[in-house]
Amino acid sequence: LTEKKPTVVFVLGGPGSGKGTQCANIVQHFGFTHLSAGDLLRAEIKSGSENGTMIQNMIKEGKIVPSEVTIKLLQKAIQESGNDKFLIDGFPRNEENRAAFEAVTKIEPEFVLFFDCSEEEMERRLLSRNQGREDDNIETIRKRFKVFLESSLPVIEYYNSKEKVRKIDAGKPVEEVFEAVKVIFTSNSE
Ligand code: UP5
Ligand code: MG
Repeated sequence: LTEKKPTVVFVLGGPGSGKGTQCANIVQHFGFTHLSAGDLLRAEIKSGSENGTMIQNMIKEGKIVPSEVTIKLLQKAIQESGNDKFLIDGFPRNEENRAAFEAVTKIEPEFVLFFDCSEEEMERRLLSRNQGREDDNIETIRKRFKVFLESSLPVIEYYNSKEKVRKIDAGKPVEEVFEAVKVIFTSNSE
């Protein structure tokens, strides 16, 4: 059976860089389905699944949940969506995530959107978000920054070496960031 592989764009960037905000805009303009790995994991906690407590503890510590758990949730969401174009937001977060996703799904991203933002600005955004996220406290935020630098930036470097990274200055206001995002999606989608 030869089923056409879905189109995937990885949306990466530090905690609070604006991945979720911009993905919502991209969905409206370009017909992608938005899959936030973090949102899928938080839904898994809420559903009372057997992995819920483990996931909750890892998110509280800013640690990266085992690949198999996250990949299973992503695969299920892809299958259930009925779409063939996906923004995968906040994944892959380390080299192991990346390699496992590629091995299991055989999907390579079309490109990688990288929201580049200073820690100072990201911290300000996260501390004023007020959506009750258990990881939006200064202790966990510091841990998330550390994991991003040590584990997630190397993934972006990997894709940069393959010329797949589209870097965006994410420190600007939402509308300005989206203008830059639009240029990238317009020139990559034909
Ligand atoms: N905001 C957005 N853009 C702005 C702008 N341009 N100017 C001013 N304000 C802006 O934005 C954050 C806040 O900033 C919002 O209040 C927004 O209005 C404002 P948002 O769009 O939510 O940023 P985002 O990058 O999505 O931030 P988020 O906190 O979701 O990023 P994280 O990468 O930290 O969180 P995620 O949900 O992806 O992961 C959480 C945890 O889950 C991880 O730490 C990890 O423990 C776990 N996880 C895994 O283990 N594996 C995975 O694959 C994924 C997650
Ligand atoms: Mg998010």
